[in-house]
Amino acid sequence: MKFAVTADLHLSSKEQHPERYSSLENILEQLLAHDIGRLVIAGDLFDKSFNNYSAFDELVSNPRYTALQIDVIPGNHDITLRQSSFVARNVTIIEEPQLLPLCDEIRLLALPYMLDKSMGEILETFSSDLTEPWILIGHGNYTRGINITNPYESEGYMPVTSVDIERYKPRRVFLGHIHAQSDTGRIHLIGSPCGMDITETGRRRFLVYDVVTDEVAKHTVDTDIIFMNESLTIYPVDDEVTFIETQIARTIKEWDLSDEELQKVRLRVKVRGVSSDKRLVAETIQKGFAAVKFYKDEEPDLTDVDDARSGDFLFLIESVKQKLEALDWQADEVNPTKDEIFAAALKAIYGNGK
Ligand SMILES: [Mn+2]
Repeated sequence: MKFAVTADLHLSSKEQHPERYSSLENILEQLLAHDIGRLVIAGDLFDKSFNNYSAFDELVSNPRYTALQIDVIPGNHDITLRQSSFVARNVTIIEEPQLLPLCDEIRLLALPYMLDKSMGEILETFSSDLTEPWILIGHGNYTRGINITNPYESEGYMPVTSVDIERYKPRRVFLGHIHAQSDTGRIHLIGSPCGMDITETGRRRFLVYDVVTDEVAKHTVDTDIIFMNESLTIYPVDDEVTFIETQIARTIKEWDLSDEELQKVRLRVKVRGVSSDKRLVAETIQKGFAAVKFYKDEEPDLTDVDDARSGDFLFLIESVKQKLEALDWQADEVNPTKDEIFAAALKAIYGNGK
């Protein structure tokens, strides 16, 4: 027995964000193709700015999908969702924390988002029922171990902690809320199935869980748009054009996208460092990424590129670069990335090269 899980679609009006509806439709189509009968949506199906659910209702009422069971767990954006708001018969709104049977004694604890509550508090109230194996699906942060923040949400509540996990021992945990996707041990941050904005980059996914084998499979969502947000570094090497072209080629290779997917890319490029010819760098980037569209037709951002004054500091730069590469360094919200450190070093070196 398998079910699919997604989260954070943030549906708003279809006119404003048709790509979000397309993502959902693509998931439903993939469920039909894989003969999977159930989809659990782990919160924030709708954006908080939006309270007309007709387009969703209409989509899931399509005769193609009426055999699919859709369980919606409200998140912090759609905390007020009620069963009575939907006409579609295949939609169930999980208004309260609930243990749902899956198969062979395995149960699913679905936790809608609750203001000023932690998941641990709710788990406590269910503790006598949480006999293994059981699966947790909720909407909130996982704290300790995974440290990813969601820039789309300035505030993140209803955490589940590694201590809760140790205590109640769910077999798997699927969480909505953090739009980034991550799988660490039994903790799965599902991720949004469609990039909300330029910060949510790359291919998106939904998950399929096999209740019998305990396997979690990742399925790529065929989205209308694939956001990419890249940064390049420049400094006055002999041939800045080739230097940038090499970085562009590597970047596109790392995307590992098909030609069809490349058409969907909306790209933002930020350049850091020091250049002896900014205009040439900008043109090289435009040419190098000619196969894709820039996000909102933005130009590459070279505002952080300083002008190279006289002085040959390449030996110094190479030495900084090697030292940085050898450094065991973890970037996070507080600590900059190695690229950012390197850019700061370039500024320091060239800023003094009068
Ligand atoms: Mn949320």
